[in-house]
Amino acid sequence: MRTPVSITTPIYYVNDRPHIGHAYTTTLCDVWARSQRLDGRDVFFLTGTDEHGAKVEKSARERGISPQALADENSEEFRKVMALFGLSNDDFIRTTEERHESQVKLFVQRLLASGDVYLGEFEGWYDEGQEEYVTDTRAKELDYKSPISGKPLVRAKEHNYYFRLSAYASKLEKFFDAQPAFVRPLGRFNEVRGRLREGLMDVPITRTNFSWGIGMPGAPEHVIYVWIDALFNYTTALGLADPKGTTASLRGKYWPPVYQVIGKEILWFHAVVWPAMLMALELPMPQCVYAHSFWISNGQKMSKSLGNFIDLPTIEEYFAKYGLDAWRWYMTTQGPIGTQDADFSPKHFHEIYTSQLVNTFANCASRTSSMIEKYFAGVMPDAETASMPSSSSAQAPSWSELAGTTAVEVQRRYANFELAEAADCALSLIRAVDVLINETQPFKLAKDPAKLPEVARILGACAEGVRVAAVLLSPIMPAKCAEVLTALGSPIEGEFATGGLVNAARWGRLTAGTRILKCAPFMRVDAPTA
Ligand code: ME8
Repeated sequence: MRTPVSITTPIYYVNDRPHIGHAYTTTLCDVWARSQRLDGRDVFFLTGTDEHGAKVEKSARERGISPQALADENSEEFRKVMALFGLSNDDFIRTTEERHESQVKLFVQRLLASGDVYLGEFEGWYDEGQEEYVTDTRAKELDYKSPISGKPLVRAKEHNYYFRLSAYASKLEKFFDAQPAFVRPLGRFNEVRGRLREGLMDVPITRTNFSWGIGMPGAPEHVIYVWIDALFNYTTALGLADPKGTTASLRGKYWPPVYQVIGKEILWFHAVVWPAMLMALELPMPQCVYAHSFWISNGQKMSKSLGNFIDLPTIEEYFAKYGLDAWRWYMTTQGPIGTQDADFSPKHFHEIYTSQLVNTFANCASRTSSMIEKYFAGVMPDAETASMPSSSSAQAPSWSELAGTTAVEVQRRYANFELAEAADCALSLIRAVDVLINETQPFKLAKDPAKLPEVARILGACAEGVRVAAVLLSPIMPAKCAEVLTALGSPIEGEFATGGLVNAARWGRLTAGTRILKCAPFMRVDAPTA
């Protein structure tokens, strides 16, 4: 029995409207979750909304509504977005839900009892926008300005409850040295590892300057700091504060997550504070915190003040013009998954759409299905003795070997969160089919009736190649691949759906005699004017 797996996104602030950044992280997680489900695994994919804190309280006051009303409204907006993007999350957690609040209190009580949380006084440099203290060294490095908002850091003093992060410094260093893939990409790992050497300060986990949050057990005038409250979502969704409860009995198996996917700006909380809290609670560590970089717009950081966020209405224009799966393809293959930010450009989107989806994927599916329609009345010819391009050397793999190694490689890339590489590897099968068509020219051979058996072998191989590629690409483009697979008489269902990715992609599953319909999954569209 293979172990269950899980993946998480950050939970998004309800004081902001959904935009490309939220859609991006959640789509990456969705692709991974779908790939693992297709591979026959038991998957739990978690996302949700972060609803407490001074910022929500302030936004609600400005609008003259209660923080809960604001949270309800905007959380619903995020939930709708998940549906719009075809995201397959298994749960959507809200930090204002009772199931979350009650468990956060239990976790904090446990930390109080173990001495990992204590009441103390603190004075230090505070980033008001981020609601975060920074060390004296870091404050100096930052020239006493917030790295996010650019506003001056302020000197603040508080009586608060603290988490004894300093006590975990050497444990964390040892953990990082033993687990060099704990933070990915490697550049981000090195960043955190470097900062750990500077030492760790205890972190305040409560505030007294606002009230919209979870009250500290036994001291309700203290409100649990929004970040601490939020991090717990990953465990409260699984019911882990109550190990004997129903939720934990059903979902406890999903802890720890394989990937906690986040943006680079919240790496410290996820790679240092959170692991230390898990150590204090004696819970197993996530396997990997994956911190991607940012989408930027025309070379500039997207920000509320610049108003250049690719927001939901803009994204909907892309859906209308190119379709949801083209959007998912662009997110997955061209996004800032490494340490570099990625510029979102309408022109680049259009180029990728045209070259990879229209001219490669759709053209190959369309040429193949039309020729089968034309020369074999839409019935799958025999692919058993399928031909390789004439230029292939004697050592070249057969189609079945090529499809087999491609499927194994694609599966490995998906599992390893190398999603763009998985996409490219799957698309390489389409490129191989194109080479076969271009070199053998079945449309010319078909003019000679004596050559029809050879045309049958060629087109049999083409159809099977397209089918295997569509199976492998379906986590990224679920609807379009389903369309192609249905046209090829091979939808992913029944045994195809349960036997694992490599099994579903096995060469020769598309049997002779299957009815093949013409399909053209992506159509050419006009280039953007700007
Ligand atoms: O930070 N490019 O929530 P948030 C790519 N509630 N991804 C981006 C992005 C961009 N330009 N902008 C945002 C919070 N993101 C906290 C998290 S978790 C316990 C609490 C994505 O609404 C990216 O994943 O500000 C980033 O980490 C997240 O949205 C921040 O969302």
